[in-house]
Amino acid sequence: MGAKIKVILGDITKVHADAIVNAANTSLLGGGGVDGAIHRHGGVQILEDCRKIIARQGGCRVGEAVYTTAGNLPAKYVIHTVGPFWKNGEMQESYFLTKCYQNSLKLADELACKTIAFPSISTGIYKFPKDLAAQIAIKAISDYMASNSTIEEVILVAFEEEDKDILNNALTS
Ligand code: AR6
Repeated sequence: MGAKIKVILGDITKVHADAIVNAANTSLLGGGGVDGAIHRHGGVQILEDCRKIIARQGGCRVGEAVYTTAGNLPAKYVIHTVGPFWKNGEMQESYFLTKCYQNSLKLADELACKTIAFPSISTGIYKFPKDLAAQIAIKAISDYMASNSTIEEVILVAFEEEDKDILNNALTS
C-alpha cells in the first residue's frame, strides 16, 4: 500500500532495482529497442534462461510476463512482458497494456522484489500513443499497489526528455 512511483530519465540497463522490466516480443529471443539493450548489456545468461522458458511454454503471450536472471545487469531479475502492437485501438490494446503492468507487478511480488523499474512498454517499435500509454501505466500501477503488494518503489524509466514530461504529466493529473 502507498508505494512510491518515481519517473527518471535514463537507460534501464543501468538502473539498480530488484527487477527491471523488458518490453519483449512473443518469441522471447530478443529484438531491438530496450529488448536489444537488455540482452546486449545483460549477456548470454538472459537468452539462456529465455530458451528454457521457450522450451517449457513456447514463449510469452501478449500481456503476460515471465522472468529470467538479469545476468550482468545491476538488477536481480529481468521480467519480460510483451506489449500489444498499436492497431488504431481496435485490438484491445489498452486492455493488454494494462495486463503487462499488472502481470509484471504480480511476478515482482512473487519474487519478493521491493523495487521494480519499467520502460514505457509498447511506445517504441510497437507504436502505442505515448500519452495514452502513460495514463494506462500510471492507472495500472496505482490500482495494483492499492491491493496487497509489498513493492515499495516503482521506477518509470523515460528514455527521452519528452517521455519524462509525458510520464510526469500522467502522474500528476
Ligand atoms: N532504457 C529505457 N527505455 C528504453 C531503452 C533503454 N535502454 N531503449 C529504448 N527505450 P521499444 P516496444 C524506450 O521499441 O514498443 C523490440 O524489438 C523507447 O524509447 O523498446 O514495446 C522487441 O523485441 C520506448 O519509449 O519496445 C519487440 O519486438 C520504450 O523503451 C518490440 O521491440 C519501448 O520501446 C517491442 O516494442
